[in-house]
Amino acid sequence: MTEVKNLEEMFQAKIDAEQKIEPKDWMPEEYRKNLVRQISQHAHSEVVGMLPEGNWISRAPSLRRKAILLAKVQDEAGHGLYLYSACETLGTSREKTIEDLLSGKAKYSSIFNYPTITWADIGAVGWLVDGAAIMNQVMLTRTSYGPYARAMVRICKEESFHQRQGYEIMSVLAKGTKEQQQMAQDALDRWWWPSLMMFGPNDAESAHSAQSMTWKIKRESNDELRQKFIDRTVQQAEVIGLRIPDSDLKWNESTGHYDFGPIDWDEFWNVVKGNGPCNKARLEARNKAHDEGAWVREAALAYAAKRKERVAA
Ligand code: BYC
Repeated sequence: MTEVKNLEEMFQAKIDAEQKIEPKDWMPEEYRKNLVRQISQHAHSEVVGMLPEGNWISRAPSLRRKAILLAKVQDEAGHGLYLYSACETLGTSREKTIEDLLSGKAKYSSIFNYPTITWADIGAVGWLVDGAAIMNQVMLTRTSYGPYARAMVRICKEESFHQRQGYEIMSVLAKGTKEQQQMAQDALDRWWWPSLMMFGPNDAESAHSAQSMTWKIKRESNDELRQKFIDRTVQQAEVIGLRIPDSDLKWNESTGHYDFGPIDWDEFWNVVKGNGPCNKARLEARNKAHDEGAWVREAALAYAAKRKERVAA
């Protein structure tokens, strides 16, 4: 017992001294579990996040737009792979992690259960969803677990390109015809509140935050990051002449931040529990892709086994 206590004290001292925890280091079982939970949810979000945007690859309005969107969606697949690998360094099996997604047991970000109805939605996803993702992920480049922190450095670089491409789509539409302007405003109206929900429940309701902050897995709270995102995005909307759909939104001179209206947490939890507009379709699409990819997995395993035989001979 005393030995574990000493190990825990040494572990916390290392974190307090801003040293990274690496896969072979001793760590409390709860630290490992919490990381597996967060990193696997994050990986699943990247993978499911390809679906709403993939929906528009064949319908992008020009060859240039199509090439950019294709590259972005491929980046998300890469992020999923880095994160599944980071998760494996904690002793999990990739097969089991993916099985939990396919069976509906695992969580992924609520935002990907909303539909992308028009081309402007692709702009709104890049601008708002990737924008919210970077706001949260920049802090994760300094997370205490080495493999997660290193994966996040590259992911953040790519996410900032994604955010810029989304904002550029929105600014072109906002400068376009009346119909294009309306399309951009409509997309902002539909994606604004779900984007704020991406940061997770209010701090008082956040089950994991306190412990995750002590272990420096998280470095800023859900509410702090949400506020930073709002402050930054309101100004970006103003520049391109779009209106944030919140009648309570108001600059507060004394706090130096925007005040904003209430978030519909019932909607959030309903989506998290599987009842959002697209939860069912997303899981069906992932299961279909997994089934159709069975031959690729079989071929890769057969190739690896043959190679091993040849090396051994
Ligand atoms: N959706 O105690 P809390 C992307 C859950 S992908 C669903 O505050 P935590 C991109 C939470 O899991 C962006 N569930 O949790 C990809 C917990 O449930 P469990 C994804 C949510 O972990 C493609 C419960 O609520 N980013 O960038 O301290 C295209 C209580 O919450 C959500 C990441 O995953 C949600 N929005 O804080 C474009 C970043 N929020 O596990 C873009 C990594 C909360 O107890 N993750 N829940 O059953 C994190 O930073 C943290 O996990 C969160 C939540 C800030 C999200």
